[in-house]
Amino acid sequence: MVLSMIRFIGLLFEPINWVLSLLASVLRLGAGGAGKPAVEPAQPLIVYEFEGCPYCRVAREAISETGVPVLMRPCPKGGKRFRPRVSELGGKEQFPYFIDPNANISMYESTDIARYLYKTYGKRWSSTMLLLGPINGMLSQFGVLARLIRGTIVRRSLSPDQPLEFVGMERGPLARTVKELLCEMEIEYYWRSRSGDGSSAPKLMDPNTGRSISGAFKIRSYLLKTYGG
Ligand SMILES: N[C@@H](CCC(=O)N[C@@H](CS)C(=O)NCC(=O)O)C(=O)O
Repeated sequence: MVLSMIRFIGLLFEPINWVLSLLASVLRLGAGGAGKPAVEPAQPLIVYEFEGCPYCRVAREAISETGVPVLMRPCPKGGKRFRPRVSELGGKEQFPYFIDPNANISMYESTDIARYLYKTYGKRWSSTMLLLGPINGMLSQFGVLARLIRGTIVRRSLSPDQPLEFVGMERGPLARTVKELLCEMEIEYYWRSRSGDGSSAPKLMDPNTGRSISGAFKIRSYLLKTYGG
């Protein structure tokens, strides 16, 4: 009864959540669409990051626009699953932290990561947002403000044995609500902005249960039901 009430109240707030997520995409001037890489990496790239970080967003937009597959290791504040690994690997707890196992390269700076991705895997050498320099950083801060603190602070969860798979582009307002939850729950997932059939609609595949789910709201309910702590 209490759970149904909470779910019902959550549903009432859902339109506000979606409008604020749309606002975040508008404030980023629509950056972070879905792409197809010019070069397919042999092994997936790895990114340690969190959704509520404006610098991480710059890196995620490049991942989304180039369309490269990436293993996302969410590091929300207070997270214990992946966060501590970053200082072990790179020497400091700073996000985003990026690894390309194909080239034996790792780096911290968001704009360096974005430039590297366009140059190595993209069909173009940069994005308009990157060319805006400091204005890019400022707009990214606004994008984060629009989402309040979603995708920033850890919440209790169970850890799946195998990483999940998620399709959805960075600028997608609905896809963002899923990535924020995956982040808060510290759930590791392979992320691709566009699937093989060209669709960029939010879709989750869970190899642990064999489930494949479309639609942001359904995916979030599934994640909370299956891995909520
Ligand atoms: N110059 C760096 C700045 C990165 C940065 O300051 N990231 C913040 C998060 S938004 C951070 O790592 N803070 C430490 C923490 O979250 O523990 C970049 O552009 O990537």
